[in-house]
Amino acid sequence: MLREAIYHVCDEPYAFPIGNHQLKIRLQAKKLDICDCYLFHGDRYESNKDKEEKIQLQRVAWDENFDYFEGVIYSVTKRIKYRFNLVGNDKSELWYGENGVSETLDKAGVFQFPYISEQDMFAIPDWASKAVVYQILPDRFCNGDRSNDPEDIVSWEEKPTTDSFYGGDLKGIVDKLDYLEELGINLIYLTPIFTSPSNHKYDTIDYFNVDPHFGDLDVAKELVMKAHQRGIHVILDATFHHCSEQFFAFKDVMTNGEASRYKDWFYINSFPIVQSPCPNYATFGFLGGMPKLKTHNKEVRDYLIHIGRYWIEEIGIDGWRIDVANEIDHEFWRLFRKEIKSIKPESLIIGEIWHNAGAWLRGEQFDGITNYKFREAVHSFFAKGNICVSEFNSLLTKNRMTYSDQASRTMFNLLDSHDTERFLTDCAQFREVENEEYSIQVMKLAVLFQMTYNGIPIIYYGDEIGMKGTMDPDCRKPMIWDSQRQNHSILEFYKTLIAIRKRSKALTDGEFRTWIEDDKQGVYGFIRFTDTEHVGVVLNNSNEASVVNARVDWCDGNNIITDLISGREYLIDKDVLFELPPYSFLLLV
Ligand code: ARE
Ligand code: CA
Repeated sequence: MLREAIYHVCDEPYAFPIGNHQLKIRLQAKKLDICDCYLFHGDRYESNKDKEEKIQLQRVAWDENFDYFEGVIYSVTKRIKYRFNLVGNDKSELWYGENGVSETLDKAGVFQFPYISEQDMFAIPDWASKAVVYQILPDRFCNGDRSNDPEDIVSWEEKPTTDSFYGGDLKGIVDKLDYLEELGINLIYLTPIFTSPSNHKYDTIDYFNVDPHFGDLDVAKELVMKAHQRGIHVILDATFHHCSEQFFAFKDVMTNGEASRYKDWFYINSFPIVQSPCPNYATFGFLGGMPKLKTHNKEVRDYLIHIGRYWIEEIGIDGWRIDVANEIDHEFWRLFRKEIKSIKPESLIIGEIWHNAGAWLRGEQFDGITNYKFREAVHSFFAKGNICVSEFNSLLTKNRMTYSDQASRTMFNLLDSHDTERFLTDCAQFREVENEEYSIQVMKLAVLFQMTYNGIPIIYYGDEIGMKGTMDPDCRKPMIWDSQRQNHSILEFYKTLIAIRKRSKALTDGEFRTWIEDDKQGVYGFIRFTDTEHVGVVLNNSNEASVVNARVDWCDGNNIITDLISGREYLIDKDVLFELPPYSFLLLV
């Protein structure tokens, strides 16, 4: 056994409670080095080793270097100590505890999880893992009220620039609720809607009002109420990291300089305020128009947390997507969460973070994040086709193993967003797809994957009808409503997969296991399962037909599995032969 590769700490994401008496344990070791991973555990105060219980951990995932083993300790007293007993493929046996890896149990010592406190448990809203999100840029979705249009709007068909306005608004979203309900989504995420001079509205002037071009508070209430009537939740974008230079407090500082009572609401290096060529205060990126707010100033903190409450209490929204979430202090988010969850325990808080975000996902800040790591993996594998199956599997494993189960279940898994190029565009650019039809099939594979993977699928408006677009601003073209210009094959595909996901607890809350990794043929398979339900997915991400021979050892009792899409049945007789045309898949139950 390679001792140096054996790793565990008694902390997230290697040890985390998943229930009041259940502690999930994860151990990392060199790939294919350990054949049996046992764990002995008992009450911290019990000195008799014979009273320890033994469980076997399962190999649940792997990447290019490591295997990951997991198991759950059930503890009546909730005061836990444990040690690992590892048996290598070379037949050697080792103990592993707080003191390290050793031949003897005493030298290894024990790990201690002193107490499972209910208060510290990472609780996500029940509905969250069942959510399918639809992201909307209000200016670009639907113009439901011509009377509120900005003066200088451009035609719906025109190509967007960084400052074009199209006249879309909240009434337009109300008008399209039938469409969204039919698509099957049950959570709408709106990019900022508060008063702001820009088309994207990430530079807020007034956090307590809807931008007049989008409507008013009444339309916002109407939208939330009508969405709720259809079982659709609504979350908004909170830009608390920075505001607009026209935000009242910053204007005051610009006018009154050092004498302003708001000077400590920002990070100002010197007075008077200088905006160009280089701002003398902290900003978003290097943009003088977006001054950074001092969120650890109690006044600012109270002000922003009040906004967090206001939209939930007054308008009825169901939570927040937080802009530039990782450039704001943790303490702010702890207080924010406490306050928000105290008024609406079932609300959802998603941080916009593009990278590993373990520090925000311990149950006291966010419920999930925008999972751009998922996007990277999916783009490389499907759209660009520049990584093989096992590399794809490794990226996914690393992403999951960074987090607790709760956080993984609440990731916003995106194919693209208003900050990236659209999936189909990437597909056409990078993959040597011979024809448009192949691009669409590849996109369907990616959608299938998104809808059957751990975490919350999020659809960027227009993807479902095959919209294309390069980087911002091109990815923000107005929604296409002309039925003739919509891709109905993609749309129907989304509807089918969303419906399948929503019906299946295995897909929303189940465990994930890699099942088939065939680099040569480009075939990937995995299963999602609960105690009572199993779903198997096999997909061929290559432009050639593939045949795989796979052992189906996951469908308890039954000897027939059925492909949900074609209805074709497979008799399980040891190994099963799956034939997959280019860019095709099977969804097996
Ligand atoms: C505008 C123009 C752009 C232009 C830019 C700079 O549209 O074409 O390049 O100005 O002059 C909002 C608007 C944007 C606008 C921007 C500034 O939506 O259209 O750009 O304001 O006015 C990082 C941050 C992440 C951030 C992205 C964009 O970590 O928080 O950059 N995303 C949020 C929103 C944006 C929003 C803002 C923040 C600002 O989702 O829409 O922009 O409120 C790597 C890094 C990431 C980085 C990512 C993307 O992976 O690791 O940290 O994200 O790339 O750059
Ligand atoms: Ca309008």
